[in-house]
Amino acid sequence: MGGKTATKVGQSGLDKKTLLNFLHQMLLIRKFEDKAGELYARGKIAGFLHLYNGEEAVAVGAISALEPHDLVITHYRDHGHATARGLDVKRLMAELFGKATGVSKGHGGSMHFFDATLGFYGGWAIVGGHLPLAVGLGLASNYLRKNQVILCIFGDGGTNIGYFYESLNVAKLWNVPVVFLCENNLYGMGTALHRASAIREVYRKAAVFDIPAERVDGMDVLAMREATVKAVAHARGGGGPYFLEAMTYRFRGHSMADPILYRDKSEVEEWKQRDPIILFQQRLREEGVLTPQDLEQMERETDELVADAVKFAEESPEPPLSDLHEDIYANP
Ligand SMILES: Cc1ncc(C[n+]2csc(CCOP(=O)(O)OP(=O)(O)O)c2C)c(N)n1
Ligand SMILES: [Mg+2]
Repeated sequence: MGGKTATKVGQSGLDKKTLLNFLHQMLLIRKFEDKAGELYARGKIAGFLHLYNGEEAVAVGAISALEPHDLVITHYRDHGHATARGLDVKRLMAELFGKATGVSKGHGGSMHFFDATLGFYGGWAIVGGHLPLAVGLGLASNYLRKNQVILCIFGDGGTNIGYFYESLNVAKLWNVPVVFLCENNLYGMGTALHRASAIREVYRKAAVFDIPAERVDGMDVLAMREATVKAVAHARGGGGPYFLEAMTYRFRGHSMADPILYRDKSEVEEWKQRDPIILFQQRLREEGVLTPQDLEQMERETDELVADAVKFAEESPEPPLSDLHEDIYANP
């Protein structure tokens, strides 16, 4: 566990509306994921499905630190990141259903959410494979003087692959404005971090390239925001890449096909004591920002958003057969 924690809610400098919006987003992500899991079990959603339960504070806190013209690029566990970036949950659910109204026209599914109009550059399935792309986006930002910061999100498992080291090296060499954000949830599929990585403090890997790095409490949405605000300012100010390691935990399996035999139930229960949504609710209540009525209303609103998303997905058309050869590299 560990990582830097945030100041009190009242000292965060954020207004009530923003704070409540963080809670709203985290709740929406959690409910979306629970519903997606349920629909997968009922055979409505096919293919792979990697849920984000437990990690919501990372996406919401970090992405809140970006400007609209900045870019996000992420790995396959992408539902929370897309939602936090403002993609419409109706079109996200439709994508899970493989429908034509999905954010990737139903051609991508869970791992390939994408919306360039909102600066959301995917959803990538090859572990570590999008890190060089992030560096390329950063190079373009510098070259074209776009002043964009690229937030590149990946898992702890992704830091053990060659792309990771190549990308950090070139990012520093070319001084690109990329914030590397590692979601350290302690496992890559069924393999514990300490069985795959020579060091457990992932942020230290950035030191090899002289990239400033820190560890953050990924169960604390305000800590995530504070750390990312600092990292983004560094990158935007011409300081080059920055590295954040968010200490977090996934409450569910790696994917829906995971029987979860590699970790103790007690470990899961221990982390659930630090549920980012419950912790944040408590803090907001204690500091008088959230009333029980606010919470009730928020629960209702987010339930409705997810129910509407399912209805939209159910009622949307399949992609037409004529689309079969669209958006693929092969030339049939
Ligand atoms: C290059 C490559 N190797 C193996 C896989 C299979 N694979 C899919 S997810 C995963 C684990 C990645 O774990 P991590 O980066 O920690 O992300 P998390 O799932 O924990 O969010 C692996 C090995 C893959 N997709 N790509
Ligand atoms: Mg992991």
